[in-house]
Amino acid sequence: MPCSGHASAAYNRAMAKRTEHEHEHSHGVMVEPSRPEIARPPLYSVLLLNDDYTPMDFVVEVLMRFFPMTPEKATQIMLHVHTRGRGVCGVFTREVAESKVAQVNEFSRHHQHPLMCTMERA
Ligand code: TYC
Repeated sequence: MPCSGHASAAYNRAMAKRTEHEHEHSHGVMVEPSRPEIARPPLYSVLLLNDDYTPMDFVVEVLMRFFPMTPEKATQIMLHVHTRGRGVCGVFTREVAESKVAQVNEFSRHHQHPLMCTMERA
């Protein structure tokens, strides 16, 4: 109720007409509840680059391990990279894309393969 402390009949009628999403902040002033826009985060494509040395089987294994997909899909992407030079493994937020790139490159170096994974704005 307004600051005076007791409710008039008129005030009570006005209160009864309020809709659920109208709120009051201590002085009888009506405000709409804020509904902040949540911006969609920028997305990044994670890419594999072709090279002449990494075995095809290893590339397929990498795709299945780090970008969960069927052997058929992994083979399709590997062949795309092999013939076109580069290809998209997936699209992620920046932090997830950075993590995928780091894990793939670490895994490839660990196995002494020159396979390169990188990212770019989608
Ligand atoms: N070009 C490689 C070969 O002939 C295969 C390959 C495919 C390598 C995709 C990297 O991202 C790659 N063995």
